[in-house]
Parts: sequence; structure tokens; C-alpha cells
Amino acid sequence: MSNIELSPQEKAKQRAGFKAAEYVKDGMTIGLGTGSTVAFTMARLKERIRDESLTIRGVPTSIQTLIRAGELGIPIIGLEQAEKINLTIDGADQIDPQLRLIKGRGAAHVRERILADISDRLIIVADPTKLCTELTGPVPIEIIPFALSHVQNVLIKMGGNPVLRDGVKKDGPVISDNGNIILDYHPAQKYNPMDLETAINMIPGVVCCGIFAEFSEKTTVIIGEEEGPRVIS
Ligand code: ABF
Repeated sequence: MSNIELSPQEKAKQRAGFKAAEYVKDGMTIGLGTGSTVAFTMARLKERIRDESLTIRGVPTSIQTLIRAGELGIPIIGLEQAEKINLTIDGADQIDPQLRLIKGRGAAHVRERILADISDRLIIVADPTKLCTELTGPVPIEIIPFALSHVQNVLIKMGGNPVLRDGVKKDGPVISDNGNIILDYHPAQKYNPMDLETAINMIPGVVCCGIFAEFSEKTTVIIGEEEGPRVIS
């Protein structure tokens, strides 16, 4: 897509995504996130591979990213082949001032969390609309289908409203790359992100939720401001 066709929000995503690509050094193994903002990072990595003979290996966080990396010529390895993950670059849905995140609108947050946990460093790329003063949800939660009613009941007792995420293109719920389903949990009141993350992740049947409060220490956020990318860490 040529630059002139990009909307202002897409240009913001591009500024953030391109800036993040500068943090990738030769020989790195990197986690490749999911979503439209990190897609710009991947496009820039394609150019660096072509122009600078950059040598990297990527571990994708979704089938969508795996396919995109193949199209862009970014070398891919499986997680089991990675001795370490130097850096993961990913997107987010909400980012608070303490760099705590809500992720998962792309239904990829389980593998994203695994990469975030393993990575030495997490870089989040976003346009300014993702910034917030406090995380307000909805919180994506991946659960095993067997546990759907149990998890819904527990979440309702916690005071919020769990909504099964439907597949837009087809009948029935969204199925994640891991074969599970997604609930979007709307908390009824303000919450402490770390407390809610822990409480949800402890519910039997939950694979994990999209609150990423535990990684803020190793997180750098790049916001594609109009006057230029802003780096927050
Ligand atoms: C993924 O990217 C998801 O966790 C998150 O919801 C999404 C953000 O997508 P985009 O960059 O397209 O706004 O990491």
C-alpha cells in the first residue's frame, strides 16, 4: 500500500511500526506479534533484510503472522528451535501510563503472552488512540470450550459481563489458533490490572486473559505521534 493511500491512523501505525524495526539487530531471534501495527514493522524488516542483508529469525504469534512473514521473506522458526528471544514486537488494544496493556482483540494473546514472557524485551507499537489513563476493558479471555459455562459463571460472580466472541464471517464463536474460544469480559467497576489478571488466569479452564500487567518492567512503548514516533519506557 503506497503511503498516499494510508489514513492518518494507518500513518501513525506505520510511524510506530517502522521505528520498532530499528531495534532489531543482526543475528537476533525476535517474537513477531499480531495485528496491523506490527505488520508495518514486518514490512520494514523486509526492506532491511533486502537492503542491509539483516539476518534474523522470527517466531510468529499467530497463523496470520506466520503467513505474513512468509509473504515478506522474513525467516521463521518454531519456538522450540529458539535458544532465546531477544525481543518481541507486538501491538496492543489499550496502554496505561504504567505500560500495562490490554491485548487480544486479534484473538492471539495466548501465544503473544508466551513470547512476552520468554523475551528479554517487549516493544509495543501503537497509534495514539491506544493510550488510556486506566485500563477499562473489555478483557479478552481464551478458554477451553469444555469450561465455557463454568468460566462464565465465575466471571458473572466477579461482577462483570462475559460475552462470547462470535465469528463475524461464519456462524458460531471465534476459534483461536489453539482451537479454543474467546470471551470478552466487561468488568463492572474499576479494577487493579495485576489483581484482575491474576484472578482471571486462576480460573480453571482459562488459558489466559489479555491483561498484560506483569511485563511493564521490560516493556518499551512506541507511539506513532504525528510529529514523530514517541518512545516510552
Ligand atoms: C495484537 O495486536 C493483539 O493482542 C492486539 O489486540 C492487536 C492490536 O492490533 P492493531 O495493531 O491492529 O491495532 O497484538
